[in-house]
Amino acid sequence: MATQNPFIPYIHTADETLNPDQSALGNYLFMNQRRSVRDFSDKPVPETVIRNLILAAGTAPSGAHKQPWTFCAVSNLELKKAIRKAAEKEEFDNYNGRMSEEWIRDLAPLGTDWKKEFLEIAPWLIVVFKRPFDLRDGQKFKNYYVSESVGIACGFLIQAIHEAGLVCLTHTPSPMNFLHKILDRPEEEKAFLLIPVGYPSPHALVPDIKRKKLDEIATFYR
Ligand code: IYR
Repeated sequence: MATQNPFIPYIHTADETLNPDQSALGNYLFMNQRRSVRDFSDKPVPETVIRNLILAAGTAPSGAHKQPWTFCAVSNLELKKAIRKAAEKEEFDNYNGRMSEEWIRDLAPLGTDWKKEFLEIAPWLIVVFKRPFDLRDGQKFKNYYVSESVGIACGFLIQAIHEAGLVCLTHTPSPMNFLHKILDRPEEEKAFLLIPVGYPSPHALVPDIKRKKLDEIATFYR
């Protein structure tokens, strides 16, 4: 193999004691209990937990291993309030004319509206930024498959949040360039997802939605 970098032996952590049959089924059953939650408790979550969740997200594969992501973890109440205010301003316009009638109809079963109190109540907001390029010493370095990479990292993050017994919401206020301003991010970053993280409120309700069956999402070519 043509490479300038040293290679090291792959450590296969899933040894013979792990049974793929059982693990795959167990993981599916566990992940099938994950729900997007909008009713958060204000119960604090230690920063150490958030740090480890972000470390897990950062293990995602990325184009040319460029790791084109930045995770901003916000627990500061003033910043959370500013984010809520700006998000609600955009969402008010979205729900009052910017979204199509079809879109509003599609959202009706989820019971969403322009009010986003969870942005203040959840103990942490993880704002994920993508980095289409890196800037070092005024020079631009291109990143590859940026949305794919950051999307996968967010998937890892959401799984880690569920594994930790916490809940989250993949929130996409639109447009979300206000996050760039409020968090004073460098010019090369673009807001990608806003993920409130915390414990569910004891009274949290979630919509009674169903997941597609396997034969609706997969085709096997044997
Ligand atoms: N961004 C809006 C609307 C919204 C859009 C989709 I697609 C959703 O799955 C949920 C909501 C909001 O956050 O309310």
